[in-house]
Amino acid sequence: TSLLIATNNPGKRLEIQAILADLPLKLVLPVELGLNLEVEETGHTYQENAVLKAVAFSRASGLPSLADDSGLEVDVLGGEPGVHSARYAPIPNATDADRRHYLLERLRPHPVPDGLPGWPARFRCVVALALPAGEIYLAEGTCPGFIITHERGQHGFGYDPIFYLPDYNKTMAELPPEVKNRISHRARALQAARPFLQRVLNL
Ligand code: ITT
Repeated sequence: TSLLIATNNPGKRLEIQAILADLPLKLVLPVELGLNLEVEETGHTYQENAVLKAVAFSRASGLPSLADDSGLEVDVLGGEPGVHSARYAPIPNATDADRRHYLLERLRPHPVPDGLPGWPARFRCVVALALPAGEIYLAEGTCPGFIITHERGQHGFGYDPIFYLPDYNKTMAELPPEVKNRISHRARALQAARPFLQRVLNL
């Protein structure tokens, strides 16, 4: 059975491949099909955007397709950047580093709550599986932590260097990938997706 990993984000791609590596699945990347698809994320929720991406890739490829819509929610910012996490910094061609700096600028006026190591936050991930016949399956996972002002670690991507996990005394970017891939929002969403992946893909 083939499953298309319906994302253009290389960080997500590597993690999804690692997390699903034990399933008897041929994981296919868009580039292997010569597929260059930019789906406009017009939805207002992670669910809507994950479905938009999964359906677009499944239509274009004729393969079952798994999309990931994810983001970082910071409590003191009312859940921002949230579903806008990938496009948060108002700079053309912003990099992950630009987005981290922009987030820290937004946080600067807010004091860190007493006794906490940083600003409370969580990563959220929604995965959508779309089948060529049209069925859609969804699963979600979250991972709580704190935003800190000093970047630590070289692994991962996106906001990982400023996302601190007290249980490990490490940022997400300091965790070895095999640990991130056990505890992350993406790992949890894909764990929750396993039953339907196994069932509908006949694994
Ligand atoms: P695709 O839509 O092609 O999958 P994208 O990067 O545009 O790629 P999203 O719209 O879902 O994906 O945006 C998610 C953003 O949230 C991502 O660019 C990061 O900035 C952040 N993010 C998601 N998961 C993360 C993780 O595990 N670690 C750090 N940052 C993460």
